[in-house]
Amino acid sequence: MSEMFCFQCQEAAKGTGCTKVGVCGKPSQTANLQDTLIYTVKGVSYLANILRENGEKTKEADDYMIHSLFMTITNANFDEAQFFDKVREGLAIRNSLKTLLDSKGITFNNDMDILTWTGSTEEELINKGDQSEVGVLATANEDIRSLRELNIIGLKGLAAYVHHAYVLDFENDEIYAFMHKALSETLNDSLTVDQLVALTLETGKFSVDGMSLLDEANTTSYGHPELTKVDLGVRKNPGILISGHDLHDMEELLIQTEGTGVDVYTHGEMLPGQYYPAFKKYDHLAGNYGNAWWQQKAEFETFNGPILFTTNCIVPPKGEVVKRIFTTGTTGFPGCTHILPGENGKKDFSEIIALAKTLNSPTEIETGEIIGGFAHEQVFALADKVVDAVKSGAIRKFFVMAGCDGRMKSRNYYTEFAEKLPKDTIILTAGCAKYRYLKLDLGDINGIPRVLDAGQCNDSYSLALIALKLKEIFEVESINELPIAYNIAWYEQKAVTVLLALLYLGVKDIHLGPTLPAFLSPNVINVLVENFGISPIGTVEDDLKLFLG
Ligand code: SF4
Ligand code: SF3
Repeated sequence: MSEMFCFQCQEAAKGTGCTKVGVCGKPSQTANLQDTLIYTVKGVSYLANILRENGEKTKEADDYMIHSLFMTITNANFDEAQFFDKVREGLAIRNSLKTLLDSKGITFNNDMDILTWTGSTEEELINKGDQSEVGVLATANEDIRSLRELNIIGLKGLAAYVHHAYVLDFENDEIYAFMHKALSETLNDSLTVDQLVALTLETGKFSVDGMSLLDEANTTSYGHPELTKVDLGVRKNPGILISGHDLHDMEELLIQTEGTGVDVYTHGEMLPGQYYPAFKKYDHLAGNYGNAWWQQKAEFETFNGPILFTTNCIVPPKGEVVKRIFTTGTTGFPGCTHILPGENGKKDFSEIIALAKTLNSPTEIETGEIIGGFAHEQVFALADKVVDAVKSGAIRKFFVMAGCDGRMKSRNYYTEFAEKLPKDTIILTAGCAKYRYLKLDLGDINGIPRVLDAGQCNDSYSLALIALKLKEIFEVESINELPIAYNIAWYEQKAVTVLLALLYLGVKDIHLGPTLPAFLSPNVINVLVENFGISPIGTVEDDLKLFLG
């Protein structure tokens, strides 16, 4: 079996790709299994796309595609057993789709390996992910590979967004149709670089639609996020820490823990859950514990209680804490209990609650509070104040600093950048990137906090809506004429989806860091530079000069 190859995240080894083991901790054979799964999804989507071209569809293929793509996001799932099951499930769906097409007299090229390969033993399924067979490197041309993977990575993030909407009963069939088509196109050897660039922009368009759908799902279900002060200290009760991005899981956990004497704390990307009116009514939602995902090892130790992962980012745990970690949804880790929905569709978290009662309450690691909840409606409510401050010159410029956080030292850039920004500037943030500066005391401008947190990376759509609103208010032709600069930090695939969405919306001159994606070939980077003005970050001093003139 060949070595793995994965270059989907910002921490790809040596800036080119992980080949022995993931920097994220993903073992080589899990990486190959994920490649096998992506290949299986492509086969299902290829047939689902043909079926749709003939006016029919199956829910099974849609659900399978969304769940499988989401499982392969960085730090979501390390559980080989789940990947074996998912590949086998996909092969069965593929075969039933073939039978369905045959029964309808719809012809297709049944000789393709993607439609004929079989495998069921663990060894066969791992070996199928060999780089010379179906892995990323199986596409020899560097530029075609780069664009295919850029699309697949964007689709993974989009799958995450629509999965979150789906669990809240919000769906958009046009997005599913596009995703099947786009996955099929990554198999099409006749597509040129230009055609693949066009497909990338289409992925951007559907990324906007996916984020809009999720925004509608979240705000319809839980209300519009509002200005909120979140406690950073701890209480005396035992606690459960909930991490990830799934608000539906958060709701179920809050309902089931009510009146049990167990408090709930958010970690990492679940912090913005506290900004929703629907969750504020729970007195036992005690606060936020800790920081961004990569600090979880130390923070889970001092938390003392159980931890529930609803999505990425999991740092592979070791030792005692494994027994305190529970996974659900698309996440998984060997040795951690995985909670599936019951027949009624509900998840039973009683095992986590019972465990919490036997464990110590959290050890305090910080005190104080942070302010957030500046999603679009809350910012629109402040619009008059904001517009006055811009007109009077009190606000010189906005900096969109959304995205991800990560372990690399080079990310100190973002803390330093935030600290050195002049006092007449405002940071608009979303995603776990915020932990690099949310706790700094950067003050306010006429009562408007200098860091406005819209929420999770999933809520980056709010930042686009805010820009569009300002465009309308200031009556400019293009959002690029507004005093807004984009200094985005990325790590995993959802940030790529956000980036493609911004490009589709016409945002130019985005700075992307701390490094440019390993999956972009030099020629593809050139296309992005020439058409969109994308550039890597420089030093804090140089970038401040560049942005502020
Ligand atoms: Fe490496 Fe990132 Fe892939 Fe993990 S997800 S194997 S760190 S490129
Ligand atoms: Fe963070 Fe993983 Fe991307 Fe949701 S939790 S932003 S990295």
